Amino acid sequence: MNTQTGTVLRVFNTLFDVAFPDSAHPVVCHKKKSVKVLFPGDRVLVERDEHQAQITEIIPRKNLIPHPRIANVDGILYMVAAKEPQPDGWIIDQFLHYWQINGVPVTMLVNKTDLMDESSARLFNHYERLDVSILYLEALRISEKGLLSVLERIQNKTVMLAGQSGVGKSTLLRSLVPESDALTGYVSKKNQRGRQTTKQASLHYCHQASAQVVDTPGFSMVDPTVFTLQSTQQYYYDVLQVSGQCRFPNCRHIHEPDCAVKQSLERGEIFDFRYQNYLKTLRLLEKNQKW
Ligand SMILES: Nc1nc2c(ncn2[C@@H]2O[C@H](COP(=O)(O)OP(=O)(O)OP(=O)(O)O)[C@@H](O)[C@H]2O)c(=O)[nH]1
Ligand SMILES: [Mg+2]
Ligand SMILES: [Zn+2]
Repeated sequence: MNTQTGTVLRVFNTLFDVAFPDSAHPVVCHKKKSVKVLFPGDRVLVERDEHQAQITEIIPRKNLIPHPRIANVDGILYMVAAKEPQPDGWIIDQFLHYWQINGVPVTMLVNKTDLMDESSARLFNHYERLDVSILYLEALRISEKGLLSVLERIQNKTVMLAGQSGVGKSTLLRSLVPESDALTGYVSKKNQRGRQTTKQASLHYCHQASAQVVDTPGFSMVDPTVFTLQSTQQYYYDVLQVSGQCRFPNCRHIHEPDCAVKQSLERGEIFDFRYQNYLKTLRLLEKNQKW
């Protein structure tokens, strides 16, 4: 019996696919009763012989992303589509706000550039001006340059591919990890929603970048109960830039007189959709009694 360190790729109820540096294929492992719940990305100690492999210990985690639960994540590739599904500033803001709270750096991957129209281009341009890091690509017919820009970004990291269903996460994964068996689906023309082709988070090793990539099932909602007044003020920094100049120190920038934020908005110095999303977030906080 020898002990080795491995990484959990996939979880199947009581069984775990674990990758080891010395084997080309993952090994199916059990776990000791004393070992708590495991997630993809977990680094584990495994006792192995020719008959069985048993996880005996979890190596302390660097972090645990709450939804979907992935351990030891260095960065998030947040994929959105130029169309099908239509990009939505409110959904984008909720995702970026959510991950800002988790403190994990995000790169926005704008996929399906072949379907880009003016209104989508304008929306992404707004995020560029807010200093969100963005890469544009066409995952379905990816160019060498497009692939290289993603590989460069994920070099030596564990990254999670996340975003709404149907944006093209698994399609990109197949270029990053050609031997992966990721299923890809279609987006219904009628409601522009994907069908959630990927059902479970799974980790894949990308040899070209010595990176680990987690493909996740699409989701379009984050848990809004994690938002706080402080996180909202940090995330909507562009809206609140001039808030120090409002007449009232506790101004909420809604209907108060001499509000510098509203004046700035009227002069067109703040994006209207960002101001609206800030207000919507305040309403969420109110509903969740966080404010
Ligand atoms: N036009 C166009 N279609 C694309 C592109 N990339 C992916 N698609 C299509 O988008 C559809 C959904 O792709 P998937 O890769 O399954 O999407 P996903 O994000 O993994 O979806 P879930 O697993 O449901 O979360 C498929 O029909 C792809 O062929 C692209 O660059 N351009
Ligand atoms: Mg998928
Ligand atoms: Zn104000």
